[in-house]
Amino acid sequence: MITLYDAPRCPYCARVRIVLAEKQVEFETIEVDLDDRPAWIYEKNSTGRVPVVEEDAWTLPESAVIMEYLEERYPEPALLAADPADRALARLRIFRHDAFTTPYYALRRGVDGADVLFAEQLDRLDAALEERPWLGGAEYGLADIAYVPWVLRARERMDVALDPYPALNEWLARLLERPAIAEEAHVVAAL
Ligand SMILES: N[C@@H](CCC(=O)N[C@@H](CS)C(=O)NCC(=O)O)C(=O)O
Repeated sequence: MITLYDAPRCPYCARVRIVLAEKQVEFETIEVDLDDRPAWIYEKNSTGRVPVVEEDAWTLPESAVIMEYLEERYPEPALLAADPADRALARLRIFRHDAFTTPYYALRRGVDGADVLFAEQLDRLDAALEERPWLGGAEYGLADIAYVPWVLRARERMDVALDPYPALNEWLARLLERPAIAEEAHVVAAL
């Protein structure tokens, strides 16, 4: 049985929750208080951060790595496309995710000008989704899961309106039809 060291408010943990839900993998959760992190979390992850997954005393941190691990460990349903170019696109988007989160966290801290920089990032996603239906190209998968936790939190908790980004808005509506994403929306609503 997989154990997920988790925090409901953490969007990186949300990535892992969503992948586990999509693959219908049974797991147990140990909630870590991010405001008062237990010392033992450093034994699971030297950075002290969540998420961490654990299986038979083997531990793995870093949400992007965990997502790929779960994809290999539980291949069905596939969350990376069969097409190598789309697989590469998904990985590229995940690799460049910091460009999206840097202005997101700046906005959350109230840094001057962060709203403009975050809007630029939303524009980029919107433009990508105008061309292809999903962030990984033709199919839903890990790239969408990698971004949606922040988009949900921006909309629900930071009052970022998505109306100016029609393709992004429509993408989110399609995602929310999936039980795994709808469940995460409930987690965000309860924060
Ligand atoms: N690169 C890590 C980032 C994880 C991360 O930043 N987690 C946050 C919660 S959202 C955390 O544990 N923060 C505690 C801290 O930085 O002290 C990943 O992708 O898993």
